[in-house]
Amino acid sequence: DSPYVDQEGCPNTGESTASRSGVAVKAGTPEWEENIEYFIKKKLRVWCRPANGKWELGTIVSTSGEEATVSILSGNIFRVSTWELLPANPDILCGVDDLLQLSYLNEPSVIYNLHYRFSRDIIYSKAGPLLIAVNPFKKVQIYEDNLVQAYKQKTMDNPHVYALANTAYNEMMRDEVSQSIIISGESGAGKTETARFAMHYLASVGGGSSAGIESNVLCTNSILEAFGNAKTSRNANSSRFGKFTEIYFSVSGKICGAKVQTYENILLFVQSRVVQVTQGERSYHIFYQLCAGAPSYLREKLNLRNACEYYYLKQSSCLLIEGVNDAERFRILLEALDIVRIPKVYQENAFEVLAAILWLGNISFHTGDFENHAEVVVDEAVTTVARLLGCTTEDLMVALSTRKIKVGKDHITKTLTLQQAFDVRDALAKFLYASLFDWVVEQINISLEVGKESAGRSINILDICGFESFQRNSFEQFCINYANERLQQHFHRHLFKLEQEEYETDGIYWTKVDFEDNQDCLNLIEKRPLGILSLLEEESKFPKASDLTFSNKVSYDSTSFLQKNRDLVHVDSIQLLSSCSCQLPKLFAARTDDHSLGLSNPNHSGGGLDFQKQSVAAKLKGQLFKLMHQLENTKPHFIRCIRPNEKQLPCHFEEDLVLQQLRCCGIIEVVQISRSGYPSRMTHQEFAERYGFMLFDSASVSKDPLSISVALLHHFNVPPETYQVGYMKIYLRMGQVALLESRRKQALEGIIAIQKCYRSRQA
Ligand code: AD9
Ligand code: MG
Repeated sequence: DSPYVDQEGCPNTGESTASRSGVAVKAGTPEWEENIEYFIKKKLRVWCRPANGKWELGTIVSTSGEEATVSILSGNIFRVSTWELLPANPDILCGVDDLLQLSYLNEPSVIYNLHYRFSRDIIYSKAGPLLIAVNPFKKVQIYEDNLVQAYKQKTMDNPHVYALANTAYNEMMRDEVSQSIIISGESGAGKTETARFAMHYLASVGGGSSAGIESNVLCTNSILEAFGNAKTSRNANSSRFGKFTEIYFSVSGKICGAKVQTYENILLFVQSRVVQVTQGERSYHIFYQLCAGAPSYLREKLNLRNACEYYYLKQSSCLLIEGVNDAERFRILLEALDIVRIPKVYQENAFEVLAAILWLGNISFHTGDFENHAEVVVDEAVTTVARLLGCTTEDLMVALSTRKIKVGKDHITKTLTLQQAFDVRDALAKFLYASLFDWVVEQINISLEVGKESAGRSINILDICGFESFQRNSFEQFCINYANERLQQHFHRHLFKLEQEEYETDGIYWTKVDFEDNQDCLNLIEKRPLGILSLLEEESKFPKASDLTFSNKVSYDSTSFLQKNRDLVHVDSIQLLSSCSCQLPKLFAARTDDHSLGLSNPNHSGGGLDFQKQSVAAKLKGQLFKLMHQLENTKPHFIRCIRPNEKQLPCHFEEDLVLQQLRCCGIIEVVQISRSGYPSRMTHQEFAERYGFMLFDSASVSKDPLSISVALLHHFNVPPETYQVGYMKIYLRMGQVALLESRRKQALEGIIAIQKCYRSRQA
């Protein structure tokens, strides 16, 4: 038989453990060519890629030179280059829980394994430390309450978001360190659903506090989704904001408060979704819910119509979502607002702002006596907006059709063109909505305020828009993708860099695995003075700059980059809001006080004073640095969500689409590192403190922690290939900690039994 057979009966390359994982058995390598003979002899299965480009399972019939004849499962025979052959795993490894267990780790084997599980409704798999979740696009019976209990009691421990949440919870309790669950993936991959299940699990295990805070935490999801989610072409419930939820726990492990941070409400702002909706998509859910579900007294108060009567909503010819009852959702929203204890008056204030935004979109302009000077058409729309905001119709009309500019020491009033007037109207609508969203988040945080009993420990859940790549990628995609590059680096840092660096500095043997770092890409965006962000800042401040001058410096589809980055709303609009008698508009205007007023681009809008906040990209960068800092102080747990098909259909697994997503986050490299690495590690001090008592050896008291660690390993006959002893730490292979922990539990039970026996004798 082959000289290359390892203990599993699978040929290997005879290389070091680090590369014996199967990745090393690459097509075209001398090792693989030798092994081909073995595969023929043993009739072992291989992957072959005939001309159609799809990997097929088969067995090699014969080889001649660089060509092989392969019989695939369907019975067809192909001649392929030996370069198009890869080893396949034995039947016994079909559908394994963890890709780590595969003897041959190559792309077709990984895809086959995930597909095999997916077609049996097993949507979760592990790739070493990473949890993979493939969106089933249908209800699967794996989230029932009895399963929460099963994962809690560890009677079930197959890959599941519950199992991951349970690990995070246990590690927080055991190590007294905050944890983070970082969920990433493309739009529609299932991040928000996964985050919801994780929260549901944590609320179950950490619930039961007297304040019932856990149900408030769950309620925040439906509120934020109403205001921040919308139907897009990729997802009927697409989150248009990123969310970082910190759930705080007491010393006894009960939830005692929470805090929500949202990202890209900046994006809400630049994203014109409130005022401009693409065909087939919708604006934010809340507008349709309000129109469909408001009770009659509220309809009357807000002069509310059906969604189809509002310009902002009807322009995309898409008002309904299949299978979603907006009126029912509104009822659920009202319940959630009550549970979170947002006072009724505040709720109605918020609905007034929403109705004002809808009616703003119906305000129209005509050209007056002077050519191209906009005048507001006096109709129901403008009077309703004025009433809802609490200002006079005249003031509103002036703010929408003119603007004050400073000439020397004097202010003069200039009339706007039609286009400028529409821009001012839309900017006001977007400002109101973005401010309202911020306000809702604040209200939620007030209600979830972390209680006194907090131990300062939290489990944080991050759900943030994944990478986006469309035919045309604009500023929104730039912001989203930039955020993802940062997260991807955190992932890299955590899994690859830190791992390898730590092994090296602690002096243990380790074969280096190369991986693609994205630092170059981040430098391109962030580095001063020529990174995209710096250029964008510079151009956005420069009055004569245009998208073209920016684009001449950076290759990107830069249409509207500058305007979107400036994020402007007219000073005249802000002044109008500050004079309003209604609570919220006044409040929103007051918040702009601490921002500076900048001089706007004269080519943009009316030409004159604009209220200019920190630019969008600068704000995003600041937020991302803060987020990274928060994440770095916690133990991360990563979930990668995968979208199995473009059409959001159940039971459809498009292998190429999945592969592209797996490649994007380097899944195979993750498994390769984990398999050859030592996922568990403790300092000698920690190790000795936790397990040292089991030596029952008084001599150990005087020993240093390193010696105790080594003595422990010998005492328990831990196989030498499953650990390494570094200068500072002890490194253990997968599964070893579980074995030590069970020994420890046994030992503790033994001690308790002895103590009981001793006490009863004394008594
Ligand atoms: V976006 O970046 O916010 O556009 P997400 O958040 O990744 O996106 P989401 O969680 O909203 O995707 O999932 C999309 C849809 O897939 C959901 O509305 C569900 O219909 C479906 N889904 C996702 N995960 C599950 C699941 N575990 N079980 C059943 C699921 N259906
Ligand atoms: Mg989402």
